[in-house]
Amino acid sequence: MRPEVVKLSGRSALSRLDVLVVGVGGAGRHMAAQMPGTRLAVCQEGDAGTPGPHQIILRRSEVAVARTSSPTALRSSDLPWKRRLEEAIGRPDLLFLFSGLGGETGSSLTPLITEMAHYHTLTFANVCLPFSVEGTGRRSLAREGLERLRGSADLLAVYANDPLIRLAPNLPLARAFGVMDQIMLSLPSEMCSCLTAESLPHLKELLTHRELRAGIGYGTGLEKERLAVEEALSSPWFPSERFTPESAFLLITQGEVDRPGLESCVGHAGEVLPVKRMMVSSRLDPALGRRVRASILLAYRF
Ligand SMILES: Nc1nc2c(ncn2[C@@H]2O[C@H](COP(=O)(O)OP(=O)(O)OP(=O)(O)O)[C@@H](O)[C@H]2O)c(=O)[nH]1
Ligand SMILES: [Mg+2]
Repeated sequence: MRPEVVKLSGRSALSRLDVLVVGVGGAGRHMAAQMPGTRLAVCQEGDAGTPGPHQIILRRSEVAVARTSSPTALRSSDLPWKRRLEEAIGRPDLLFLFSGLGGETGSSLTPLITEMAHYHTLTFANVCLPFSVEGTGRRSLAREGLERLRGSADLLAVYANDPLIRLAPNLPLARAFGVMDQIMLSLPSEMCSCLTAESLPHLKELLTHRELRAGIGYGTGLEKERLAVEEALSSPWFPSERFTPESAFLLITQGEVDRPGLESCVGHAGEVLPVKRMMVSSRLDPALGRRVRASILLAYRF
């Protein structure tokens, strides 16, 4: 059966969203710095470049408190660093968080920020999981952080680092992190340029409280729409076919206005995606020329 398609309307001046991008920990700070819009970095001292107005720098002991206290205890405690954090975050409509789980800061503060903000803001956490070679300590911190995020982030996209080794076996670690940054930033930065206030309730309804996995594909030539969707669906971040996604978000980027091409992309995704509902948005990026890009988020309950 074909999915019900929810088309998101285009961007209008009336419906501008108040978006804040927060990078947590060393990796998160690095990722967020490459996003468009208003940004904030939350880091431990020593990890944070030059202090500035858009940084919250925490002491080691403060990060330890964030890691070891229960969400209830933290919510009711009046700690000066927590107040600074709350003030800096404010009440945006949409909060993108970026973090590499496995370190102390990202694994503890990313869940804490979603726990604090989700009462008044739609929180969208984008996290990567450490390479297996980074060791069991990092893996266990990452697991702890992910578990807390599952309970507190409205939207949660998870990218394991290990599949990168299969895609590019000889990549040095520093380059691999750079590639991961680009993969993780792609969908959120596209979303920033096409989401409207009207689209938030749909995002909430279709994608919250599930785990999101992403795929991105390009197509060119006569069957570019089909090729783009198929490349996106071959992403190593989707789980095996044993798991069935519940809903999907398809973002189509074209180099030039092409309505039939758009319809064909949506039609093909509808044929191959085993979901009940699919949210669709589109945008133009002249840099693509005659190519088309399909970015797909699939929502799972594991
Ligand atoms: N995508 C990406 N991941 C990174 C990068 N640097 C590190 N990582 C990954 O992110 C995990 C967390 O590292 P950091 O961000 O340095 O940790 P942190 O949150 O700053 O935590 P502490 O330094 O322990 O306070 C690592 O285990 C790596 O898997 C990066 O530049 N990009
Ligand atoms: Mg660090």
